[in-house]
Amino acid sequence: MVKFRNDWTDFDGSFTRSRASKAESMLQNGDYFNNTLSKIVADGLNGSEFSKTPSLINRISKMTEYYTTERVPLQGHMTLIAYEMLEKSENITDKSLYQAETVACAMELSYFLIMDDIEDGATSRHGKTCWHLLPDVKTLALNDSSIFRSTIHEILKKSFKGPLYIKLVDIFNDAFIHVAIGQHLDAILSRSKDYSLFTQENYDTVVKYKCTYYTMKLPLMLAMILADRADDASYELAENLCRDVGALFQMKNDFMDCFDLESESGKSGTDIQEGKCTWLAVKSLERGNPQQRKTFTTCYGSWNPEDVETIKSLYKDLDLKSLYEEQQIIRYKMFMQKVQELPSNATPTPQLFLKLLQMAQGGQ
Ligand code: DMA
Ligand code: MG
Ligand code: MG
Ligand code: MG
Repeated sequence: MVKFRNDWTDFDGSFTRSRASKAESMLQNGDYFNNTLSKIVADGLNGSEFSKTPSLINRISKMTEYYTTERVPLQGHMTLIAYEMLEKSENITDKSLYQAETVACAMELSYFLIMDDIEDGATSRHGKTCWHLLPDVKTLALNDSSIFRSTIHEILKKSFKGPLYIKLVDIFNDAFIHVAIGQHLDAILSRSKDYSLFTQENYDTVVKYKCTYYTMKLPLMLAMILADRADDASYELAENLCRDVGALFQMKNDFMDCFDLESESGKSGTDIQEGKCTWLAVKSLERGNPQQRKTFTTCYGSWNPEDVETIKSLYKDLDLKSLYEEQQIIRYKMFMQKVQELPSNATPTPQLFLKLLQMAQGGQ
């Protein structure tokens, strides 16, 4: 089965290898939750209100397969690896690992991707037609997305009780709030057509909300909660360190949207057409001379293929690829510097941050 790669470059970063773990061996075997994700969803829904409507159970199972099993479940694996690295050895049991896997699987039910594809006018994801464009879906995608989100809570409710359940639900909800704010800001910026708002500062704010929390902070915080090592100081540390990685992640995502072939990314790029405030758009406005800025404002946010090509040529003329590569390295070094300055007994540990970065870059 094809696995579409995640949005990461191939830095040759050194890292500290964690102890042999279940999650590591899953990765090495290319297992990627395929065997457990569907089971965890089925178990989680067994006996739930949803289960009284068999057609709905079938639909959830189809959605799970459609939106989760054909991508590398990076955040789910981060959760599992982080848990294994944070937890005391004596507490790691089959039960605790299954619980960590349950949380990791819940993470992978990214209901907001269904909505994101509607909002972005996307036509494909993971190399397939977007869910909302399937003949038996269309506007039902809205309810499907809401069902998918509730599925996350049903799964958690089945495996966790008491204060731990409350903490997990709370953190998922916090992540969803961040994504919702990010998606809102993303939409209003693109709809405004006011390019004076396409600043690095505004871009960073959108990225902080729509991407950083979900892509790295959430896996880390879930693992800290599971290992009972979450407190205000560790949250703050996670927030600080994850910011750089989130920025790297979304820059790469923006770059791929414009320059990668759909056959590589598995998605149709629509950022230029939809007038998104991307890293490329911000930098071309910063770097362009008055004539180039005029070209940008005339052609950006248009579905006319000639306008789209004009914007891509502008990005090439401004050599944004070199700038992108330079900035990725700068951000990467900033992150490494912060990690190296951490005390070795910090929570999360420096080794864990390095491991997550290395995973995020596409390694294992
Ligand atoms: C999406 O940003 C962010 C979330 C929260 C889904 P995006 O639209 O650039 O993502 P993608 O390129 O994957 O559609
Ligand atoms: Mg999108
Ligand atoms: Mg989007
Ligand atoms: Mg994108």
